[in-house]
Order: sequence, then C-alpha cells, then structure tokens
Amino acid sequence: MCRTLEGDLVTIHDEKKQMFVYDNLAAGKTLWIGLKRNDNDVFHWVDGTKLQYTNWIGGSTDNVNEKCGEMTEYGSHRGKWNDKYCSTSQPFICEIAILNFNNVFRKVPGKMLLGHVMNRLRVTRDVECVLHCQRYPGCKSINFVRGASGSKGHSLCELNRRTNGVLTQNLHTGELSCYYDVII
Ligand SMILES: [Ca+2]
Repeated sequence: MCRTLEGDLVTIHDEKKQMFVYDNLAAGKTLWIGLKRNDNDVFHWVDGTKLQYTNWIGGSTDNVNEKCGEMTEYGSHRGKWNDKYCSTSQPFICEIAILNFNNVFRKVPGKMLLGHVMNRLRVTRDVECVLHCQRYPGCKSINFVRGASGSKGHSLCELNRRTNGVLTQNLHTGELSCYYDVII
C-alpha cells in the first residue's frame, strides 16, 4: 500500500522518531511499522538498514515465525514493538519523502505543453508526477492535470519529451493544468 504512494512503511532509528510516531500517529492503536525479519532471523528495516535503536516488548522479539513488526498498544506497552505474523490485517504507518521539488522543477500554473507527450499516468498528487518524470528516461517536463482522468480522486500526469524552452508562448492554457519543467 505504501509503495503506491511512493513511500514505504515507517522506519524508526532513534527515540526521537519513536516518540514522534507514537505521540502523533500511533497512540491508542496497534499498527504495522517497517520491521521485517530476514532469512537469518534478524530484524531489519524495510529500507534495508539495520536496527540501531530498538523498543521491543521485554527487550526482544519472542517468536521466530513472526516475520513482521508492529508498534503496539497492548496493556501498559505503550508504543512498544512486537513481532507478529505478517498475514495479520491491521493499519500501518507509511513514510513518504516530501521533495522540495520547486528547487528542481519550475511550476507554471494554468498552462500545459502540447504535442510532446510520451506517456500518461494516473496519479493523485503533483509530487508523484514529478517523481515519475525524474525516473523516466527522456522526461523533460510534465503537465499535471487535476482530476482529469475521470476517476474520482485521480489526476493525470503527462510526461513530455521536451520542455517549453525559453518561449512561454509555447505553453497552452489549461485551466486544471499545471506545467513543470526541469531547472537543473
Ligand atoms: Ca510477538
């Protein structure tokens, strides 16, 4: 689920982050966090990093068959971690990097570039469209069109093979559109 949002399950590398996640997101609930047991029965984070800070109930995991990790609210174990069967269905906490993409992309609201589209994708936010462009070979600019796909909650991301160049006259009016091109 998290990966469809271009993120992943939350990772917790220190007590400060633990407290932030628990106090702001997890208090009163039991939720999946980004803990996974590997083939050597060692827990690591889903981003591949090792556990530095830990907060297991009783100081350690308690069942080698429980391959996933959660942040709990069991009894007095407020925010403590527990290993658990991955098949359990319960809420989870995602973590998504928010790019300051204005540093990389220039934004021109109400405009779009016609005639240079090489791919169209459904997205929910403009940052997703920027991320697609950053990973798509040859992508130079995007048209983000709010709610354009006809599906509720989805917008259209058009990846362009060219930029507008220096002439803003090349951009066409698109009331729901926002054009972004690469500055660097
Ligand atoms: Ca357990």
